[in-house]
Amino acid sequence: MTRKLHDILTAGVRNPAVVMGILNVTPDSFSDGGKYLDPQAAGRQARRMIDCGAEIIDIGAESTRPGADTVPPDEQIRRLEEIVPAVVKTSAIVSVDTTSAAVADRALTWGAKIINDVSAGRDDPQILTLVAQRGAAIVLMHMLGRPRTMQDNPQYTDVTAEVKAFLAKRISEAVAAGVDESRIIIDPGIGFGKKLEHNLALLRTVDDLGGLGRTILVGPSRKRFIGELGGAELPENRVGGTIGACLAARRRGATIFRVHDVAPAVEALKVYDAVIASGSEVS
Ligand code: HH2
Repeated sequence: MTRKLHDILTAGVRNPAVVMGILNVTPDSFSDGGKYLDPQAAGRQARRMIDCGAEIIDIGAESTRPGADTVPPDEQIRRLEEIVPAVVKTSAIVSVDTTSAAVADRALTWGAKIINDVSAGRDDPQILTLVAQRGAAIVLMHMLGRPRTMQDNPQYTDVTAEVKAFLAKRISEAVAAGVDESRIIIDPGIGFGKKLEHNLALLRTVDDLGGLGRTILVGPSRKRFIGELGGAELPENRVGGTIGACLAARRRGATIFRVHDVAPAVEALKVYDAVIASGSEVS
């Protein structure tokens, strides 16, 4: 079952969790770089994720891993131009992971419904106006620093308060640019300028961000802090830890879960939601 984006964004946290499957059409993403550069392979992976229950497919053509180089808009468009229209034809909602207004413009023209901007509209402020004009949705994510240097000893006094203040400001900017508030999704940016303790604090306090009144997305999938906790060196061996992080965030009110391993995430969230829902039925 795939719900409409409007229903997902207005349903609130009591409705079933939403899984966003990750599709990186890049040569250098930290865990799946190079696997889906070929549009045929990318299409097969999108189909597999949708069959496993992903309601949103997030397609990215630029890695944001620590140390990554930026990819010019033309090259992002070249990597996306076959796969985005192909996934738009499926039942899934298409999101495009970019900080460039030129790339976002093309993606929305092809039929994408969400722009996932890890810079929260700071890299290319035109992206906010564009999203507003097209009536699209946008993910505004917190990041401290830039991908190239963001993991060089990030420091916070109160990470939750600082991320919340940042997101509140970015929401105001987006609304000032004309973005419909109900179409704004916020994300604490797990792993983006964060040490282990910061990631844990943010997952534990997702409900504080709930005070901003927006749908909350989290993206802990296969990230380094999971390796630090669970010991798995290879990102693809961090599935169990990813699920643990998703359930912790679900407990605190997250709605959308951006993951590489869709099937286990969908199953875990379904069981988790069923357990919670059963509490209101059993006397
Ligand atoms: N994480 C990554 C990329 N985009 N977008 C949002 N909203 N939230 C995230 O946590 C997030 C994101 C990094 O993961 P991945 O796409 O797997 O790797 P890479 O950036 O190397 O392509």
